[in-house]
Amino acid sequence: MARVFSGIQPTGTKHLGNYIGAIRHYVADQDKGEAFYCVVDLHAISVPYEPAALHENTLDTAATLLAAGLDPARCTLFVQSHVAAHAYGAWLLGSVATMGELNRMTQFKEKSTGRDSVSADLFTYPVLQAADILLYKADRVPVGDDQRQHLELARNIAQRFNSRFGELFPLPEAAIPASGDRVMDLQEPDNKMSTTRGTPQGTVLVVDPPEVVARKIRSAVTDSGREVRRGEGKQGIGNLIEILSVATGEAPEAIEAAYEAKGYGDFKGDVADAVVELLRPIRERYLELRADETELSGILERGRERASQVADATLAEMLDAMGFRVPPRGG
Ligand code: AQP
Repeated sequence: MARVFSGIQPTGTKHLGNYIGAIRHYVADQDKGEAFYCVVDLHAISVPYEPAALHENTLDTAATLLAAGLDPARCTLFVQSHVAAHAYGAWLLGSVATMGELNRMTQFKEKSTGRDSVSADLFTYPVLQAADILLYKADRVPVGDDQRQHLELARNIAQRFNSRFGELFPLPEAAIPASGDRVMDLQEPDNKMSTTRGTPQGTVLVVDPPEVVARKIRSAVTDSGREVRRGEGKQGIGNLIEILSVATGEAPEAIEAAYEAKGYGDFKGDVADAVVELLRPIRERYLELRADETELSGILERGRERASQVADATLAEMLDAMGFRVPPRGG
């Protein structure tokens, strides 16, 4: 059976870009094979973070995924730090990853620029990401466009491991959506919507109250023209067209035609209404899940058990292939 894997950082409640670019595809991909979704809290410590908030943020992210439609009966949802094989596997794969390829990662360059101190974890982040994916022998990895380069690296690492130590890993394919792969910041439409680098007003959170969602969309930066269409110099309007297209299922061309005789005001009002309705049920379910931790903790515990079974078995195969002879537990 095909395996699906994806990871998401515990930056608390996620934004509309995460939802459109990744989370809604996690939901659809639950039925494309055995699916594993991981809240990657070990990745979160690669940049400065607040230890007191890490656990709550992890639960917020897990609750957001469930509220968006992940069904624990159809997928495994778990927390990365609960499965020790991820960190162990990353160390092993670090022996076949090279400094040269890690040096070429654009996300490392973007995230390290302007910082006084950059952690070694930020540099080796893609190796841990490769371990996340390969421990589940995943074939399909639903991600946004910003993860394309990291996925290519994971494939190269898998290929090199296979040729040096014997065929173990299938080569994972990035499943990047045809539309909505890069949702832009509403205030700075040349930059992607982002938790760490976006503007607060330009970033719609999945669980923002409806009035906040509507206000952020209505105040989105556009251009001085009047035409609702995509194109050169129209990044702001183009971004809103893509968002409306995902929210309503209408093709961008049909949206452009429908608004030919209308101005930006009407258009933004309709985008705001559509996004409010898209996110309303997710927010409601999220608030329920966060009101009582019992259900959420149970789901993550069952997720840890299933993920550990698979990851521990792959880790044992990796160790064996690499020449280690680790005595069995209690032996
Ligand atoms: N703006 C975006 N448009 C489409 N997809 C996006 N993704 C992220 N931003 C956009 C996709 O969401 C998934 C989870 O991302 P993540 O939580 O691991 O963190 P990230 O990619 O680093 O996203 P953030 O929240 O925007 O964080 P920073 O500020 O660190 O960049 C991934 O599949 C990603 O492609």
